[in-house]
Amino acid sequence: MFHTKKIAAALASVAAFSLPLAIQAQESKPAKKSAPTVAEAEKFLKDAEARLEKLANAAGRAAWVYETHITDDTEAMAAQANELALAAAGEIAIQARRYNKLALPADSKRKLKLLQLSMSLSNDKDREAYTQLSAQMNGAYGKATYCKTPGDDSTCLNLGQLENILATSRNPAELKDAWLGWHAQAATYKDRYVKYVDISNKGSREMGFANTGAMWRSQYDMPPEAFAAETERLWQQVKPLYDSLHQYVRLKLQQTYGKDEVPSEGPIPAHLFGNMWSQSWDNLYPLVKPQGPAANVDIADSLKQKNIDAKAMTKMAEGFYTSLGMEALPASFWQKSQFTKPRDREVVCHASAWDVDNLTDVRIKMCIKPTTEEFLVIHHELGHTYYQLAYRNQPFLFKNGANDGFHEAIGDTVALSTTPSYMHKLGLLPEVPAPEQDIGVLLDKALQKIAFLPFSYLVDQWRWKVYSGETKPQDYDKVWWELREKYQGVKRPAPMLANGFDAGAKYHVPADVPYSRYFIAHILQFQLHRALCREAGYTGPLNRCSIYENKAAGKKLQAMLEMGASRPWNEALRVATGEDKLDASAIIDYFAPLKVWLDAQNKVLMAK
Ligand code: X8Z
Ligand code: ZN
Repeated sequence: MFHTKKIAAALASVAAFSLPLAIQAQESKPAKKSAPTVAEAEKFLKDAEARLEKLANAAGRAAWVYETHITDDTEAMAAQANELALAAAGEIAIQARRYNKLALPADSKRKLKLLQLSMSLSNDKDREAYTQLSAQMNGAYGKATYCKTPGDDSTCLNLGQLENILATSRNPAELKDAWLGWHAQAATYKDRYVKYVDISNKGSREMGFANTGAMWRSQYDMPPEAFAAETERLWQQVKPLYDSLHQYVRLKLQQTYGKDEVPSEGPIPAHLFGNMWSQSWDNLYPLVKPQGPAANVDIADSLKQKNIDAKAMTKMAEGFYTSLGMEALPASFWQKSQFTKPRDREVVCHASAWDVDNLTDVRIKMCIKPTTEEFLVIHHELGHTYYQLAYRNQPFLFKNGANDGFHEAIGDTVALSTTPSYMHKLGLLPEVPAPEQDIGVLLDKALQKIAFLPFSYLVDQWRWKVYSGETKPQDYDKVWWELREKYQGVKRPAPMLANGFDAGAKYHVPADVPYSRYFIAHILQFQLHRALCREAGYTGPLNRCSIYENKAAGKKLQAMLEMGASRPWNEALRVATGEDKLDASAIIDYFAPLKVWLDAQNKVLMAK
């Protein structure tokens, strides 16, 4: 799978540019045995891959059963299977050090590095506690509800229902209640998270990393400090665009909710953005769309009218990929995936894509609703699936994205081609918006993509501080809100709870999925889109380009996908784009006309 099968993911994510100091120190100690040979190293790698693949597949199956049917038993079984995989991975990571100094073929050298980018928890009790806490937090998030009247089950709402309120209600009191209710429940697993962080750090330190955050930053074929600097560089490039959007949305929200709810300066209350985490604002489109006849970009009505159900929506998304020349999804995908929320049991609804046997047993797990947003998430998940299928012939350690941001970018890149004309062709939009309505279409995209940038940047700013110990448990919320105010310009709608855990109300925190990957992905997807459109011979404005049915673009993309994690990510980038570096100029170009429009609107609205 992609992100729950954490062991394999951590193992096979990407190579470090340089090995941590402790590993180098280890090498200089006198060796117990005589120096290893190249042949021994090759055999070690072969055995390690076979052993890890077997354990990863077993852990993946157990995790699938757990997340699609949460019970105490499936929780214990998932934790146990994960523990076995983690034990092997740790053992192998330590053993791998023995071969670090050998002159090996490039592939083997890379595999050796990848093996050492995971944690090693040699203490049995720690390992057991770690995998149990992990499973418990995942389940707790999946099962969580907010009950208006505590003890009365008929008043309980799950995350999906609360998200619907955030998306559709325009009643600030109702919005605030749903927002606060969801955030309050996260406090129930704060203690577990604190313990989990502690053990996780122990495991990372055993492998020579300063802490788990440092280990995460080491997965990008460059020194960890260079990665942090790279993300900051990209953020500075896109920040002016975010600022213009934030100001425009502030002024429009003031028109809806008044100046009492929406201040003229400083951060805006977080419950007003149409989304539980204010991470994507496209549900505000009806409130903020340009005046006059503005583009309609919402396909929800068509989906309902035409009875296009979850599976049919997924079929449509598959159709985009096959139009690029990619294979049809295997029959087992359709049999084994979870498309909708089962009525009779608890599940983890947060969307994910799984490669259960690391071959063709690929599945997605979603609780699909008939909305535009979810139609795009399906494309996102199938991006993971097509990546998994494309690299299935690579050796186990290379069955992964070029880096985790690449894995997150593929489906979104494809979804950038689901333009209004494409939606119209599929019968999902009654009409194609005229070119003079492009601003509306661009604004809708910016509400998804530009609004998301600071959020995706700050989640790991927070976690890096937590993992390094700079932020202590009693300051979790304080620092979380400092970051959210600083980067997103949003504030908590009410005073902080005494022992709250607001960061824990976001899936990726209790599930411990790194988040910088999404920031990278949001820059990268525009870069890939621009390159694939160029490959398709397209020369018009980027927002009107669709690579639908373009086999040349499909071939380029597929060539990159098939490489998996076998080479440093910049080489994969070069295959698809001819470019060497992450570059925010594509996202800036894409939205350039919108930036001009937003700044003009802001002037007019401010003068009112
Ligand atoms: O978690 C996801 C995917 C699964 S990898 C649905 N995303 C992030 C989120 O929901 O917060 C996609 C965009 C950001
Ligand atoms: Zn994803």
